[in-house]
Amino acid sequence: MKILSAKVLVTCPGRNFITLKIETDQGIYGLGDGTLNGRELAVASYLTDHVIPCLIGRDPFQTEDIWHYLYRGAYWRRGPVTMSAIAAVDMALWDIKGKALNTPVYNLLGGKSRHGVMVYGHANGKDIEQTAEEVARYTEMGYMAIRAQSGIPGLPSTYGVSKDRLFYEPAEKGLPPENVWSTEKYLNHVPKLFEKLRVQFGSDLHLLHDVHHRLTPIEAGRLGKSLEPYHLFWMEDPVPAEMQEGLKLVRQHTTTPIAIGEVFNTIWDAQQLITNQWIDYIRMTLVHSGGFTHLRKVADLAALHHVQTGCHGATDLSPVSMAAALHFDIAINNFGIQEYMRHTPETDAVFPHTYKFDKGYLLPGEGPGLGVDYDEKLAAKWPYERAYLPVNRKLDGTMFHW
Ligand code: KDG
Ligand code: MG
Repeated sequence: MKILSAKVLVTCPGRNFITLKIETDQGIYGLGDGTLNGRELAVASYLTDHVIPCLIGRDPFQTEDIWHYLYRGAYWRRGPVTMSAIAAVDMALWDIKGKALNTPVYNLLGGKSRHGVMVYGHANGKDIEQTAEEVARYTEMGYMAIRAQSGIPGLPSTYGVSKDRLFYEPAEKGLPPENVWSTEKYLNHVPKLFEKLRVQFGSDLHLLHDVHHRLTPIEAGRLGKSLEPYHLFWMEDPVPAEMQEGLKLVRQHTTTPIAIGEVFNTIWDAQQLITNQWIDYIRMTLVHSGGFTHLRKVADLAALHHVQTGCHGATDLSPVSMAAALHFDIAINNFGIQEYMRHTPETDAVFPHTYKFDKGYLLPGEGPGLGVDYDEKLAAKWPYERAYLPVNRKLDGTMFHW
């Protein structure tokens, strides 16, 4: 089998998605996600101008060699644009392999290790009361794990608090909106949220919280300690991720489990975190970390060091990514949990898929490949629209982490 052609598909059914479609000489095609929120067209150009010409004529079954050709073979390595482009190719090739062999991709990764993939949903509200109502709604839908975020008194907007009830979309059309931040107000507020949730929902529900890289290690230690009575499933991204040693200090101060890595791109971003056991869950995901071929190596390193996976699964990862994540999650032994933010009906219509939510689990479907398709005609109705994630400033105007 040979790769005959490949093209990048750009669509915006409510938000922008970049999809790579690779076609073979045997009429089988594969799909890969290359969406990078707020920098979508950089990946599209990287693929069209620099990667696709190098793929033509290659054997799509040679996923390992093609991966290294694109990573090791190129002088400039790593980074979110490069690794999202490589991921798109890798995902599409595994989709082709599955279709050619008439089997779901999970069977090529070791087969099913569990009957379903436990997912967590996002409950968020303008205040504690509203967040609690949302948590209740998610429990009624069958979720066993829920991430809770709430607006902070005295701040006009907060990360993770959406305008819509089911579809949280942090990117906004036009130029980047600006948020305002106060670490002190945040640290004082969050424990009150989880105190209320534990009183109302008891001990069995898995509760998660995303700090979004906004604290220093010692502040994160304080937050983790103050949340210990409410035994969170995890505290996510407590500090900015560039400096891995920062997590050592957080670890020394709290037993609240730590998850990090949705912005990581290669195993090198997580190497010290994993080998020193400074974290409990690695959040790296297929689309921003080089696809199956690379994430498998990350998961295997993690397995040696008591670290489980908790793949990123926000709405800016397309249904192709979500399907790919489910095949990965159901196959590996050290799976922890999968994030699941529902896509809008418009997005689901562009990407018809076989995965399904059932009583707190997602099931990838039994069809060949990844089990996702792409409606090119429908997608063409929604051309690219410039959109950005917000930026964030402290109360005094200082530029801060988003
Ligand atoms: O593109 C950024 C989003 O994916 C991010 O804000 C979502 O933090 C996030 C999460 O945990 O899903
Ligand atoms: Mg996050």
